Amino acid sequence: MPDDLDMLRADIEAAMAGADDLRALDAVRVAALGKSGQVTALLKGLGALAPEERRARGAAVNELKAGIERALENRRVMLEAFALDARLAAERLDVSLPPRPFAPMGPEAGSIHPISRTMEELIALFGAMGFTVAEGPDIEGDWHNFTALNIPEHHPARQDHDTFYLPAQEGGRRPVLRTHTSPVQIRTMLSQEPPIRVIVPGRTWRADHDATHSPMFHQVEGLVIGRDITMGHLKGCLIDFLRAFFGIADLPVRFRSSYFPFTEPSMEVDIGWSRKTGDLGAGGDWLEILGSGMVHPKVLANCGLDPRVWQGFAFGMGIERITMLKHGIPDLRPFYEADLRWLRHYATSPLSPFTLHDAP
Ligand code: 2NL
Repeated sequence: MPDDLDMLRADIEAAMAGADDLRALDAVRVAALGKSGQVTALLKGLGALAPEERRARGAAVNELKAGIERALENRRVMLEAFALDARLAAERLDVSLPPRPFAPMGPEAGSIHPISRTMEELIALFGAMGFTVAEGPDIEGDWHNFTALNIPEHHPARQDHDTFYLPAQEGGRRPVLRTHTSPVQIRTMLSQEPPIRVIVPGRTWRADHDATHSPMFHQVEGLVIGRDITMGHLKGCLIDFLRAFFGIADLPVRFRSSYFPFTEPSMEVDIGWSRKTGDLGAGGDWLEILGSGMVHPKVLANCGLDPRVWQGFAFGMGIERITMLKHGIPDLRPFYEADLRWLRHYATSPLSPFTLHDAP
Protein backbone atom coordinates (compact mmCIF):
# COMPACT_ATOMS: atom_id res chain seq x y z
CA MET A 1 0.00 0.00 0.00
CA PRO A 2 1.38 3.42 -0.97
CA ASP A 3 2.93 5.47 1.83
CA ASP A 4 0.23 8.17 1.85
CA LEU A 5 -2.51 5.55 2.32
CA ASP A 6 -0.46 3.80 5.03
CA MET A 7 -0.11 7.08 6.89
CA LEU A 8 -3.81 7.84 6.55
CA ARG A 9 -4.62 4.35 7.85
CA ALA A 10 -2.31 4.85 10.83
CA ASP A 11 -4.00 8.19 11.61
CA ILE A 12 -7.50 6.75 11.42
CA GLU A 13 -6.53 3.70 13.54
CA ALA A 14 -5.02 5.99 16.16
CA ALA A 15 -8.24 8.03 16.21
CA MET A 16 -10.21 4.78 16.62
CA ALA A 17 -8.03 3.66 19.50
CA GLY A 18 -8.64 7.03 21.15
CA ALA A 19 -12.42 6.80 20.75
CA ASP A 20 -13.60 5.55 24.13
CA ASP A 21 -17.32 5.47 23.47
CA LEU A 22 -19.66 4.67 20.58
CA ARG A 23 -20.40 8.30 19.87
CA ALA A 24 -16.67 9.18 19.50
CA LEU A 25 -16.19 6.10 17.31
CA ASP A 26 -19.00 7.24 15.04
CA ALA A 27 -17.27 10.62 14.64
CA VAL A 28 -14.15 8.74 13.48
CA ARG A 29 -16.26 6.78 10.98
CA VAL A 30 -17.83 9.94 9.57
CA ALA A 31 -14.41 11.67 9.28
CA ALA A 32 -13.09 8.68 7.25
CA LEU A 33 -16.03 7.22 5.36
CA GLY A 34 -18.75 9.88 5.55
CA LYS A 35 -19.86 12.06 2.63
CA SER A 36 -16.91 14.40 2.99
CA GLY A 37 -14.62 11.88 4.71
CA GLN A 38 -10.97 11.45 3.90
CA VAL A 39 -11.30 7.99 2.30
CA THR A 40 -14.43 9.09 0.41
CA ALA A 41 -12.44 12.00 -1.01
CA LEU A 42 -9.75 9.58 -2.24
CA LEU A 43 -12.39 7.43 -3.96
CA LYS A 44 -13.90 10.50 -5.60
CA GLY A 45 -10.40 11.55 -6.79
CA LEU A 46 -9.90 8.25 -8.72
CA GLY A 47 -11.97 9.53 -11.68
CA ALA A 48 -9.31 12.13 -12.47
CA LEU A 49 -6.55 9.48 -12.87
CA ALA A 50 -5.39 7.80 -16.04
CA PRO A 51 -6.97 4.33 -16.51
CA GLU A 52 -3.85 2.18 -15.61
CA GLU A 53 -3.01 4.32 -12.64
CA ARG A 54 -6.68 4.29 -11.56
CA ARG A 55 -6.78 0.48 -11.40
CA ALA A 56 -3.83 0.13 -9.02
CA ARG A 57 -4.72 3.17 -6.93
CA GLY A 58 -8.39 2.12 -6.87
CA ALA A 59 -7.50 -1.34 -5.53
CA ALA A 60 -5.31 0.19 -2.82
CA VAL A 61 -7.96 2.75 -1.72
CA ASN A 62 -10.67 0.07 -1.64
CA GLU A 63 -8.40 -2.16 0.43
CA LEU A 64 -7.85 0.76 2.83
CA LYS A 65 -11.62 1.34 3.01
CA ALA A 66 -12.33 -2.34 3.72
CA GLY A 67 -9.63 -2.46 6.40
CA ILE A 68 -11.05 0.62 8.11
CA GLU A 69 -14.58 -0.84 8.03
CA ARG A 70 -13.32 -4.05 9.69
CA ALA A 71 -11.39 -2.12 12.31
CA LEU A 72 -14.43 0.11 13.02
CA GLU A 73 -16.59 -2.99 13.49
CA ASN A 74 -14.06 -4.62 15.85
CA ARG A 75 -13.77 -1.45 17.89
CA ARG A 76 -17.59 -1.10 17.99
CA VAL A 77 -18.03 -4.63 19.35
CA MET A 78 -15.36 -3.98 21.96
CA LEU A 79 -16.87 -0.64 23.06
CA GLU A 80 -20.32 -2.21 23.34
CA ALA A 81 -18.90 -4.94 25.56
CA PHE A 82 -17.20 -2.30 27.74
CA ALA A 83 -20.45 -0.34 27.96
CA LEU A 84 -22.40 -3.46 29.01
CA ASP A 85 -19.75 -4.36 31.64
CA ALA A 86 -19.94 -0.84 33.01
CA ARG A 87 -23.74 -0.98 33.18
CA LEU A 88 -23.73 -4.38 34.85
CA ALA A 89 -21.28 -3.13 37.45
CA ALA A 90 -23.21 0.10 38.04
CA GLU A 91 -26.68 -1.49 38.19
CA ARG A 92 -25.74 -4.48 40.30
CA LEU A 93 -28.26 -5.34 43.04
CA ASP A 94 -27.46 -7.26 46.17
CA VAL A 95 -30.60 -9.40 46.41
CA SER A 96 -29.45 -10.81 49.73
CA LEU A 97 -29.71 -7.41 51.38
CA PRO A 98 -32.47 -7.50 54.04
CA PRO A 99 -35.17 -4.84 53.60
CA ARG A 100 -34.76 -1.61 55.53
CA PRO A 101 -36.88 -1.52 58.67
CA PHE A 102 -39.89 0.67 57.91
CA ALA A 103 -42.86 2.06 59.79
CA PRO A 104 -44.91 -1.14 59.42
CA MET A 105 -48.36 0.45 59.23
CA GLY A 106 -47.39 3.92 58.11
CA PRO A 107 -49.48 5.61 55.42
CA GLU A 108 -46.67 5.06 52.93
CA ALA A 109 -46.61 1.27 53.42
CA GLY A 110 -49.51 -1.01 52.48
CA SER A 111 -50.79 -3.51 55.02
CA ILE A 112 -52.94 -6.63 55.04
CA HIS A 113 -56.58 -6.03 56.05
CA PRO A 114 -57.74 -8.26 58.93
CA ILE A 115 -60.32 -9.91 56.61
CA SER A 116 -57.58 -10.82 54.12
CA ARG A 117 -55.34 -11.95 56.96
CA THR A 118 -58.02 -14.29 58.33
CA MET A 119 -58.60 -15.67 54.81
CA GLU A 120 -54.85 -16.36 54.53
CA GLU A 121 -54.98 -18.17 57.87
CA LEU A 122 -58.04 -20.21 56.86
CA ILE A 123 -56.38 -21.23 53.60
CA ALA A 124 -53.16 -22.22 55.39
CA LEU A 125 -54.91 -24.20 58.16
CA PHE A 126 -57.44 -26.02 55.98
CA GLY A 127 -54.76 -26.37 53.28
CA ALA A 128 -52.71 -28.39 55.77
CA MET A 129 -55.75 -30.68 56.14
CA GLY A 130 -55.90 -31.25 52.37
CA PHE A 131 -58.54 -28.67 51.41
CA THR A 132 -58.27 -26.63 48.23
CA VAL A 133 -59.94 -23.25 47.63
CA ALA A 134 -62.97 -22.82 45.35
CA GLU A 135 -64.42 -19.54 44.10
CA GLY A 136 -67.58 -18.51 42.27
CA PRO A 137 -69.66 -15.52 41.18
CA ASP A 138 -71.24 -12.97 43.56
CA ILE A 139 -74.32 -12.76 41.32
CA GLU A 140 -76.15 -16.06 41.42
CA GLY A 141 -79.32 -17.67 40.21
CA ASP A 142 -82.13 -18.61 42.53
CA TRP A 143 -81.49 -22.31 41.94
CA HIS A 144 -77.81 -22.29 43.01
CA ASN A 145 -78.41 -19.96 45.97
CA PHE A 146 -81.62 -21.53 47.36
CA THR A 147 -83.34 -24.38 45.53
CA ALA A 148 -80.35 -26.75 45.24
CA LEU A 149 -79.77 -26.24 48.98
CA ASN A 150 -83.22 -27.54 49.87
CA ILE A 151 -84.37 -24.08 50.94
CA PRO A 152 -88.12 -24.20 50.36
CA GLU A 153 -90.14 -21.58 48.47
CA HIS A 154 -91.63 -20.03 51.64
CA HIS A 155 -88.34 -19.83 53.61
CA PRO A 156 -87.75 -16.33 55.09
CA ALA A 157 -84.24 -16.22 53.54
CA ARG A 158 -85.92 -15.98 50.18
CA GLN A 159 -87.86 -12.87 51.05
CA ASP A 160 -86.87 -9.48 49.73
CA HIS A 161 -85.90 -8.03 53.09
CA ASP A 162 -83.05 -10.57 53.42
CA THR A 163 -81.92 -10.96 49.83
CA PHE A 164 -80.69 -8.41 47.31
CA TYR A 165 -82.49 -9.16 44.07
CA LEU A 166 -81.38 -7.69 40.73
CA PRO A 167 -83.91 -6.50 38.14
CA ALA A 168 -85.78 -9.41 36.52
CA GLN A 169 -84.27 -10.81 33.33
CA GLU A 170 -86.19 -11.90 30.26
CA GLY A 171 -88.17 -14.95 31.29
CA GLY A 172 -88.82 -13.48 34.75
CA ARG A 173 -85.71 -14.86 36.45
CA ARG A 174 -84.36 -12.54 39.13
CA PRO A 175 -80.60 -12.86 39.78
CA VAL A 176 -79.57 -12.57 43.45
CA LEU A 177 -76.44 -11.42 45.25
CA ARG A 178 -75.40 -14.66 46.92
CA THR A 179 -76.54 -14.74 50.54
CA HIS A 180 -73.92 -17.35 51.47
CA THR A 181 -71.01 -19.04 49.67
CA SER A 182 -72.90 -22.36 49.42
CA PRO A 183 -73.69 -21.90 45.69
CA VAL A 184 -69.96 -22.37 45.08
CA GLN A 185 -70.07 -25.78 46.79
CA ILE A 186 -73.12 -26.62 44.67
CA ARG A 187 -71.11 -25.69 41.56
CA THR A 188 -68.18 -27.76 42.84
CA MET A 189 -70.35 -30.87 43.29
CA LEU A 190 -71.85 -30.35 39.83
CA SER A 191 -68.50 -29.97 38.10
CA GLN A 192 -66.10 -32.19 40.07
CA GLU A 193 -66.09 -35.90 40.75
CA PRO A 194 -65.96 -36.79 44.46
CA PRO A 195 -64.00 -37.15 46.66
CA ILE A 196 -64.26 -33.43 47.32
CA ARG A 197 -62.49 -31.38 49.98
CA VAL A 198 -62.86 -27.60 49.47
CA ILE A 199 -63.19 -24.39 51.41
CA VAL A 200 -64.91 -21.37 49.93
CA PRO A 201 -63.95 -18.01 51.41
CA GLY A 202 -65.75 -15.05 49.87
CA ARG A 203 -68.04 -12.06 49.86
CA THR A 204 -71.72 -12.50 50.71
CA TRP A 205 -74.70 -10.13 50.74
CA ARG A 206 -77.79 -9.62 52.88
CA ALA A 207 -80.16 -6.68 53.16
CA ASP A 208 -79.35 -6.02 56.80
CA HIS A 209 -77.52 -3.06 58.31
CA ASP A 210 -76.86 -2.28 61.99
CA ALA A 211 -74.03 -2.38 64.54
CA THR A 212 -73.48 -6.12 64.05
CA HIS A 213 -74.63 -6.59 60.42
CA SER A 214 -73.27 -5.20 57.18
CA PRO A 215 -75.03 -5.62 53.81
CA MET A 216 -71.74 -7.04 52.51
CA PHE A 217 -69.81 -9.45 54.69
CA HIS A 218 -67.58 -12.48 54.32
CA GLN A 219 -68.04 -16.16 54.95
CA VAL A 220 -66.03 -19.28 54.68
CA GLU A 221 -67.75 -22.57 54.07
CA GLY A 222 -66.25 -26.02 53.79
CA LEU A 223 -67.42 -29.17 52.06
CA VAL A 224 -66.07 -32.72 52.32
CA ILE A 225 -67.65 -35.52 50.25
CA GLY A 226 -66.55 -39.13 50.15
CA ARG A 227 -67.90 -42.67 50.34
CA ASP A 228 -67.44 -42.97 54.10
CA ILE A 229 -67.18 -39.47 55.55
CA THR A 230 -68.80 -39.40 59.00
CA MET A 231 -69.69 -36.99 61.76
CA GLY A 232 -66.44 -38.13 63.40
CA HIS A 233 -64.55 -36.48 60.55
CA LEU A 234 -66.67 -33.34 60.94
CA LYS A 235 -65.91 -33.11 64.66
CA GLY A 236 -62.19 -33.85 64.37
CA CYS A 237 -61.74 -31.40 61.53
CA LEU A 238 -63.58 -28.52 63.21
CA ILE A 239 -62.06 -29.06 66.68
CA ASP A 240 -58.55 -29.07 65.18
CA PHE A 241 -59.33 -26.01 63.10
CA LEU A 242 -60.79 -23.97 65.99
CA ARG A 243 -57.90 -24.78 68.34
CA ALA A 244 -55.33 -23.89 65.67
CA PHE A 245 -57.12 -20.72 64.52
CA PHE A 246 -57.57 -19.29 68.01
CA GLY A 247 -54.15 -20.54 69.14
CA ILE A 248 -55.52 -22.32 72.22
CA ALA A 249 -54.50 -25.99 72.30
CA ASP A 250 -57.18 -27.01 74.84
CA LEU A 251 -59.96 -24.67 73.64
CA PRO A 252 -63.29 -26.22 74.78
CA VAL A 253 -65.53 -27.04 71.78
CA ARG A 254 -69.19 -28.05 72.03
CA PHE A 255 -71.49 -29.46 69.35
CA ARG A 256 -75.13 -28.52 69.84
CA SER A 257 -78.01 -29.96 67.84
CA SER A 258 -79.56 -27.44 65.44
CA TYR A 259 -81.37 -27.10 62.12
CA PHE A 260 -80.36 -26.02 58.61
CA PRO A 261 -82.35 -26.99 55.52
CA PHE A 262 -79.15 -28.19 53.74
CA THR A 263 -77.76 -30.49 56.46
CA GLU A 264 -79.15 -33.42 58.44
CA PRO A 265 -78.26 -33.77 61.22
CA SER A 266 -77.18 -30.19 61.83
CA MET A 267 -75.01 -28.83 64.62
CA GLU A 268 -74.08 -25.44 65.87
CA VAL A 269 -70.55 -25.30 67.29
CA ASP A 270 -69.71 -23.30 70.42
CA ILE A 271 -66.35 -22.49 71.99
CA GLY A 272 -65.62 -21.87 75.68
CA TRP A 273 -65.11 -18.31 76.90
CA SER A 274 -65.78 -15.97 79.77
CA ARG A 275 -68.74 -13.69 79.18
CA LYS A 276 -67.39 -11.42 81.91
CA THR A 277 -63.83 -10.83 80.61
CA GLY A 278 -64.33 -11.78 76.95
CA ASP A 279 -61.36 -14.18 77.22
CA LEU A 280 -61.55 -17.25 75.00
CA GLY A 281 -60.71 -20.73 76.21
CA ALA A 282 -61.90 -20.60 79.84
CA GLY A 283 -64.66 -19.16 82.00
CA GLY A 284 -67.48 -21.64 81.74
CA ASP A 285 -69.63 -19.77 79.17
CA TRP A 286 -70.33 -20.84 75.58
CA LEU A 287 -70.11 -18.75 72.43
CA GLU A 288 -71.65 -19.83 69.13
CA ILE A 289 -69.00 -19.75 66.42
CA LEU A 290 -70.13 -21.76 63.39
CA GLY A 291 -72.78 -23.98 61.85
CA SER A 292 -72.22 -27.47 60.47
CA GLY A 293 -73.83 -30.75 59.58
CA MET A 294 -73.95 -33.80 57.34
CA VAL A 295 -74.91 -32.74 53.80
CA HIS A 296 -78.65 -33.36 53.31
CA PRO A 297 -79.37 -36.31 50.94
CA LYS A 298 -81.64 -34.04 48.87
CA VAL A 299 -78.76 -31.59 48.34
CA LEU A 300 -76.50 -34.43 47.18
CA ALA A 301 -79.22 -35.66 44.80
CA ASN A 302 -79.80 -32.12 43.48
CA CYS A 303 -76.11 -32.10 42.50
CA GLY A 304 -76.27 -35.46 40.76
CA LEU A 305 -74.65 -37.46 43.58
CA ASP A 306 -76.31 -40.69 44.71
CA PRO A 307 -76.86 -40.32 48.50
CA ARG A 308 -76.60 -44.11 48.85
CA VAL A 309 -73.00 -43.89 47.60
CA TRP A 310 -71.79 -40.45 48.69
CA GLN A 311 -72.02 -38.59 51.97
CA GLY A 312 -70.13 -35.84 53.69
CA PHE A 313 -70.13 -32.82 55.93
CA ALA A 314 -70.31 -29.07 55.48
CA PHE A 315 -69.82 -26.03 57.69
CA GLY A 316 -70.01 -22.29 57.49
CA MET A 317 -68.89 -19.31 59.54
CA GLY A 318 -68.63 -15.55 59.34
CA ILE A 319 -65.12 -14.24 58.70
CA GLU A 320 -65.73 -10.85 60.38
CA ARG A 321 -67.08 -12.60 63.46
CA ILE A 322 -64.14 -14.99 63.96
CA THR A 323 -61.72 -12.12 63.24
CA MET A 324 -63.38 -9.89 65.85
CA LEU A 325 -63.30 -12.69 68.43
CA LYS A 326 -59.68 -13.61 67.76
CA HIS A 327 -58.36 -10.05 67.97
CA GLY A 328 -60.84 -8.50 70.41
CA ILE A 329 -62.23 -6.08 67.82
CA PRO A 330 -65.39 -4.63 69.38
CA ASP A 331 -67.18 -3.06 66.38
CA LEU A 332 -68.00 -4.37 62.91
CA ARG A 333 -68.35 -1.04 61.08
CA PRO A 334 -64.67 0.03 60.88
CA PHE A 335 -63.91 -3.10 58.80
CA TYR A 336 -65.25 -1.24 55.76
CA GLU A 337 -64.24 2.35 56.53
CA ALA A 338 -60.55 2.41 55.50
CA ASP A 339 -59.75 4.37 58.67
CA LEU A 340 -55.95 4.52 58.86
CA ARG A 341 -55.90 4.66 62.67
CA TRP A 342 -57.93 1.43 62.80
CA LEU A 343 -55.79 -0.19 60.11
CA ARG A 344 -52.55 0.78 61.89
CA HIS A 345 -53.93 -1.00 64.94
CA TYR A 346 -55.44 -4.14 63.40
CA ALA A 347 -53.83 -4.68 59.98
CA THR A 348 -50.67 -6.77 59.62
CA SER A 349 -47.42 -6.33 57.74
CA PRO A 350 -47.16 -7.93 54.30
CA LEU A 351 -43.64 -8.91 55.37
CA SER A 352 -44.93 -11.35 57.98
CA PRO A 353 -47.32 -13.69 56.17
CA PHE A 354 -49.14 -16.32 58.24
CA THR A 355 -47.43 -19.68 58.35
CA LEU A 356 -48.35 -22.88 60.11
CA HIS A 357 -45.57 -22.12 62.59
CA ASP A 358 -47.90 -19.48 64.00
CA ALA A 359 -50.48 -22.16 64.88
CA PRO A 360 -50.12 -24.35 67.99
C1 2NL B 1 -73.61 -20.71 59.36
C2 2NL B 1 -73.98 -22.06 58.91
C3 2NL B 1 -73.54 -23.68 57.27
C4 2NL B 1 -73.40 -25.14 55.39
C5 2NL B 1 -73.27 -23.89 55.94
C6 2NL B 1 -73.58 -26.27 53.22
C7 2NL B 1 -73.32 -26.14 51.88
C8 2NL B 1 -73.74 -27.15 51.04
C9 2NL B 1 -74.37 -28.24 51.52
C10 2NL B 1 -74.61 -28.31 52.86
CL1 2NL B 1 -73.46 -27.00 49.38
N1 2NL B 1 -74.20 -27.33 53.69
N2 2NL B 1 -73.17 -25.29 54.05
C11 2NL B 1 -73.77 -26.20 56.22
C12 2NL B 1 -74.03 -25.98 57.56
C13 2NL B 1 -73.92 -24.71 58.10
O1 2NL B 1 -73.38 -22.40 57.73
O2 2NL B 1 -73.93 -20.36 60.43
N3 2NL B 1 -72.93 -19.95 58.55
C14 2NL B 1 -72.51 -18.63 58.86
